[in-house]
Amino acid sequence: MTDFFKDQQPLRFDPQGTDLCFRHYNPDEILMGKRMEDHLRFAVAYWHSFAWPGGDPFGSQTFDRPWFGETMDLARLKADVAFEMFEILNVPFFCWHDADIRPEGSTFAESRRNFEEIIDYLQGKMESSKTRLLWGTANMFSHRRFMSGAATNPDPEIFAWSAATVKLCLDATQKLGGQNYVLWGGREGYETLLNTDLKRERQQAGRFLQMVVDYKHKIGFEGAILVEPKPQEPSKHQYDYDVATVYGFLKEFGLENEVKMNIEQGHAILAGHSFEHELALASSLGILGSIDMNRNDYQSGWDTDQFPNNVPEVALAYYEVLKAGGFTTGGTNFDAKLRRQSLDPVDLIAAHAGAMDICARGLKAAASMLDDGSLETMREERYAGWNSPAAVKMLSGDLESAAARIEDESLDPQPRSGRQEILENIVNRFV
Ligand code: XUL
Ligand code: CO
Repeated sequence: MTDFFKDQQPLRFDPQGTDLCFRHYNPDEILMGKRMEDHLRFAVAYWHSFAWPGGDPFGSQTFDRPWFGETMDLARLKADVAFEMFEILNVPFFCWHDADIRPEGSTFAESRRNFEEIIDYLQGKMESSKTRLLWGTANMFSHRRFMSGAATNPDPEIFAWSAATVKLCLDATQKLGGQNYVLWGGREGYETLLNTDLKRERQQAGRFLQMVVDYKHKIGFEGAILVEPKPQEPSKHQYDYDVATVYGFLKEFGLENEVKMNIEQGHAILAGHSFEHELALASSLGILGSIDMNRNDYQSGWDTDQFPNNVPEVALAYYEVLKAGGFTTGGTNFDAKLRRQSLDPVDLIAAHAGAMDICARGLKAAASMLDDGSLETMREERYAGWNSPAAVKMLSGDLESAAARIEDESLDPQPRSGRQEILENIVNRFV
């Protein structure tokens, strides 16, 4: 045991509790025939919780963690503390980038050895823990070698470096029984078209993803490969802009049945969408994989990665997840940072506990909305005309036969209310 969280005991579920506890997240509560824990599948993000020093563009480190530093002993201490927090939160999953868990070596081989040693250490820790790996990923955006991209870099040697990095991370994800592997194109974009061959860079990205998918099949990795869209930041323009853009990209490279999405609420907002829009679109395309449940501050235009704190928003997101049939390999990852003034160990626990409670409330509201059924009934009523034989026939016919219906059948369609306020009032009964 480390003494980082002092004598903090695992959090209890206590709906009336006033201390640090879960008031809504009850893992064993059954909703729609499934345990709450199995619906939500929470994951802690290693990077923000244990590797991020609290910097912002105007100031550097604010957190003073005993494991900060680039040695293997400190990397093991970080893992010890992480698993202590997983136990306090009773959280079923965690996620990492290679750079979060191991010190960077002076060569690729040294970084690889550090990484493999820590993966073995994590594997040992997982033997006495319930916490599984939701996904692994590679950090191909922080080190200066990736400043002009990873797979999309103008330098083919960086493409090779990226291949070596993803191969290593995918092998390790498989070794730890990870359920997904995520690719977020951190610097796969551009700053200025004046120095960028956009066509070539997109081809490189497509070929790289094909290689990753081929390798997944070669090693028999059973998890899902997920791409995480984001429109800008750190690049001015990112190639994986949003779900629609990535779907077009997957179709172009013949990967639409191989790759799904990890959708982050904050990224959806940056792209000018709502989270539920991105979820509904991915679901309709059959590519909804997993979610990063963290949002931005609506007054600042950047990715502030805050823990969820708004039940109605979260409810509408889980409504889409439940309608899509729920998560299979995916889950709810908190890709979320503490605020940089939240220095104390207890802040880390409180942030996750609060987020888990908010999500539990959102999930319960979403399940009640589905159970009530009025929203879906009203949606079906709105499209009921399309069930008529004439409408079904029209869709399989041609433009001329559709056009002929107007005069042949003397059609005189009348506008009908979209009933938005009534629908919003229904939602308001549950959130
Ligand atoms: C960055 C982001 C990443 C990915 C994993 O905005 O969301 O943390 O989730 O690389
Ligand atoms: Co993310």
